[in-house]
Amino acid sequence: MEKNEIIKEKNELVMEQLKIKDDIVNIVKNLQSQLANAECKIQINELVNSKNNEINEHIVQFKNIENLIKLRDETIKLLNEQIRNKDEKEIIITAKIKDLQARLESAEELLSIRNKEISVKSEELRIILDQIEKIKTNDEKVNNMTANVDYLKSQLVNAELQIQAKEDMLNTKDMELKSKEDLIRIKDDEANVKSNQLKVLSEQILLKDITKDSCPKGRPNGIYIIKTGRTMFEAPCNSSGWMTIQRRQDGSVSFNRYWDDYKNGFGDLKTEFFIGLEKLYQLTKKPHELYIKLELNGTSKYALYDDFKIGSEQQQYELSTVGDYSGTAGGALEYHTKMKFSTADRDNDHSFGNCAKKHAGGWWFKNCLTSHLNGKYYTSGFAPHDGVSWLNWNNDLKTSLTYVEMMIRPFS
Ligand SMILES: [Ca+2]
Repeated sequence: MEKNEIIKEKNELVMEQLKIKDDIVNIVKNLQSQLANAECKIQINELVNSKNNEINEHIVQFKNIENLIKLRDETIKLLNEQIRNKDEKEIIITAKIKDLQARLESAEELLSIRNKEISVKSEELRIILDQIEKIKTNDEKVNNMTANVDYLKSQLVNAELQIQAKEDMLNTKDMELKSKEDLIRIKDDEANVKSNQLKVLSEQILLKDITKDSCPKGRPNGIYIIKTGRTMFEAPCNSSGWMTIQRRQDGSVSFNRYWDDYKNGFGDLKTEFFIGLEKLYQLTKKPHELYIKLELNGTSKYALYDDFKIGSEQQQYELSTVGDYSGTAGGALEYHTKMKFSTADRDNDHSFGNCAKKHAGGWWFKNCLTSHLNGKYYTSGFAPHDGVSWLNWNNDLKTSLTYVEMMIRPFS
């Protein structure tokens, strides 16, 4: 603004100057014409002088104005310079601002990136904090468990101490027991020695009782050793010298057996047994009588035969003879005289079938029987067809005796 005013002023001054110049030229022209035309040259000179003075004054004024203009120009110049300087500075500042803005933008971008990173890190941190929280919870649990474990450990220590005490007691008891056991062993040994001595003595007594091949008479009932030929065996004897060779009483022993069992004997001498056909053959080489005791539900009967003899194995242990019968049960054995012995695996009977198989035991079967004391045992006393039979008891074969004892004794 200041600059324009100055320029305007300057132009006005120039215009004024030009006008003044024109005026001066016109004045000179007028004066020259006046001088030529005038009559009085002096007057014109004087006028010219005066006018010259005026011109000189004007020139001085002009010069002053020019100086003023010059000063103004310089001022303008200075101002222009200043303005230019200002512009340059502005440009520099603008550039700087731009630069700063660019830096600001990149900084903002960086900040945004950093913010994102911070957000991510915050999330991670949150997870880690959660984990730390969990770990803390776990730590608490672990602490609780550790406390429990400590408590249990202390209990364990107590229990171990108790066990130790019990073990000590047990050891003491063991020692006592051991010494007692040692004592018992010593006593046992002594008892064994005594018992052996007793055995030897009783064997000596028994051997004295052996009357070669039969039961001793006048001795207590019991098991005695019998010697026949080269064989020795045990058999139940009673005080009257009867030797039991077969007994049925409770069905505890099965009599449904093969040839070899009947040949060698089987069962338990104290309960049910059969002495064996070979022994009977050996024993009855000498004359023997046979006593059969029979019972059914408390009723007791007997059959006595005075000449009982069994053949050899070559003769299939035949019932060679029974002799004369006497007794209360009726004679049911005579029918079997001269019959060979039969078992399920050796059919020596006169039947088309196998009597031993059909009647469940070995006997001197014919076709098939009137007696069969080795039949199947029936506690009820009643059998379909295979019981312990004695035809004459009820005149049938369905009656099954509940007690049978066959005994022999040398005939005298
Ligand atoms: Ca047959």
